[in-house]
Order: sequence, then C-alpha cells, then structure tokens
Amino acid sequence: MIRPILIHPDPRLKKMCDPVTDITPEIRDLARDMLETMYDAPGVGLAGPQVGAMLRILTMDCSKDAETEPQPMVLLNPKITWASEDLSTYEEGCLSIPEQYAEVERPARVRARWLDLDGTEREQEFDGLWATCLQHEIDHLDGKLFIDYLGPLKRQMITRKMQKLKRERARDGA
Ligand code: K2U
Ligand code: ZN
Repeated sequence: MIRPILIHPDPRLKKMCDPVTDITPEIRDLARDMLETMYDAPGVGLAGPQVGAMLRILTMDCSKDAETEPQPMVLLNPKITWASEDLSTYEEGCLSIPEQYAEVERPARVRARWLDLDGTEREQEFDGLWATCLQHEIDHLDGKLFIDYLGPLKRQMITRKMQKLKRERARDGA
C-alpha cells in the first residue's frame, strides 16, 4: 500500500538508521510499499526513513524515460565502496521537502555493495542520475538531507517554508 511520506522538519529524517538483520515478510512488504509509494509520488528513489521505517533500506528506479522498461531496485544495507574524483552537479529535489530544488555537487560515479531481497550480496557501479539518486538515498539512511549541503540561510528559508506547509496541511486535515 502507499505509505505517507514524512515532511521535513521531522526528527525521524535526521536519525541514523539501523541495518536490516533479517529479511522477514515485513521487510518484503515494506519494500513493496516503498516501490509503490515511490512510483505514485512520483520519484526515482525513496529511503526507509521517509516512510517512517528507520531501517537501511532504499528503493530506486531511475529508468524514467518512457522507452526503457521500469527497473525497480531494492537495496538493503547499501554501502558506497568507491567514488570517482570527478563530480557532477544536479538540481536535486526531495519527496520529504516538496517543491524545493537546489544544485548539489556529488561524485559522478560510485560503486556500491548491498544485499538484495533474496539475501544475495551485490556490487555494481552507478553513473548519471542513478549515481546521484543512490547517494541522495544513502544520505537519508544517515539522517542527511540535500539541504544540509546548502548554506545556512538557504537551508533555514527552506525549513521555514516546510514548517508553514505542515501548518497548512494540519489545518486542512491533509
Ligand atoms: O529521496 C527522495 O526524496 C527521492 C528523490 C530522489 C532524488 C533526488 C534528487 C536527484 C535524484 C533523485 C525524488 O526522486 S525527487 C523527484 C525526482 C524525479 C526525477 C528526477 C529527479 C528527482
Ligand atoms: Zn530525498
């Protein structure tokens, strides 16, 4: 089912998440719900803490153009094992910080190691939007948001906008 996405500021979005120790039916349900929630948003990535699951789990599908087949990925306990020297800049957004965008510079290519849902260890190199998205999602598992890379004034302005949005949503019962 589609799960509600937490909106910044929220203490759960700043917490370090715990590793997944057992791949239980509940973890499979969570992964399925995260993919459904991600596609519905729509987004190209989603991390456990964004739906209140304080676990090191993320979903990704950056095959966003219509031509290519969807490529849903579920990564458990992901770890970056290598990052390129060269950087790329992307105007990032975040489903937990709606309608706010800012340029963030990150390594252009990364290698990552993780466990997939059937317990197999995987390792792969990512580039382009996949690399940016994976780093953005792993940041979420460490309680870090893309606005943490911005200057204090811009970060504060965005936080104030989100506090206003949450007040309005609470009033409208959204
Ligand atoms: O973690 C999230 O909030 C999901 C983001 C992931 C993301 C942010 C910046 C750059 C790449 C991925 C959502 O996918 S934001 C929506 C979006 C959609 C298409 C392209 C970029 C961002
Ligand atoms: Zn995000």
